Amino acid sequence: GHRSLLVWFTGLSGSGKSTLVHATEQALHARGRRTYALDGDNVRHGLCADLGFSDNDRTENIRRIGEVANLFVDSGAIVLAAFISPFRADRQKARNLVDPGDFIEVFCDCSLEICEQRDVKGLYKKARRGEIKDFTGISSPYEAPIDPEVSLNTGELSVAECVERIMAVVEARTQL
Ligand code: GGZ
Repeated sequence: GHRSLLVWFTGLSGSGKSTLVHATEQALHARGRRTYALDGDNVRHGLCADLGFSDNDRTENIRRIGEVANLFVDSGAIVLAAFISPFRADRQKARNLVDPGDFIEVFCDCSLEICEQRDVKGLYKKARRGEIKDFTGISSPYEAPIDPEVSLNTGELSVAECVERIMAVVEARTQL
C-alpha cells in the first residue's frame, strides 16, 4: 500500500530526534517511499521565526508544525517531525489532525543526565550558567509520552536498532 503517515519524534534536546529522523528517511527512501522531514532547521528560521521558547511560543510552534505536517500528509508523503514538543496536550492536538492510525509517536527516551553529558551543542552548559532561559529539562518542563507507539532508549540502543523498531511500526501501518 501507499499510505501517508505522520511520524512524530519527541524528546529532550540531544535525545537523538534529528539523527533518527534522517536515518529513518534513508531507510524509507531505500524502500521507495516519499518522505518529508520537519525539524528546527527548516521551521524555526522561517515559519516560526517569530517564536521563542516560552510555554505559549512552544505551543504555537507545535500547532503550526502540526498544520504543515498535515498538509504534507495530504500530499501523500510520510512526514517525519523532530521537535522537543514538551507538552502532551500539544502532541495530542497534532495527533488529532491526521486520520486515526496515521500518527506514530516516537519517544526518544534519553535521560537528562546522558543528554547533558553529551551536550553536543554546549546548550546545557549555557542553560546551567543561566545564559539560556526556559531550557527544557533544566528550567522548562518536559512531559514524557504516556503510551507512545514507539519508545526508544536512545541512550542505549544503536541508531540502526532504533530505525529497525520504527520501520516495523511504519511497515505494519502502511501494509493495510
Ligand atoms: C530547548 C532550545 C532552547 C530552549 C534553543 N529550550 O538541540 P537543539 O537546540 O538543536 O534542539 C533544540 C531546539 C528546540 O526547538 P524545538 O522547536 O524542537 O522546541 S519546542 O518543540 O519545545 O518548541 C535546541 C534549541 O532549539 N533551543 N533554546 N530554551 N531547546
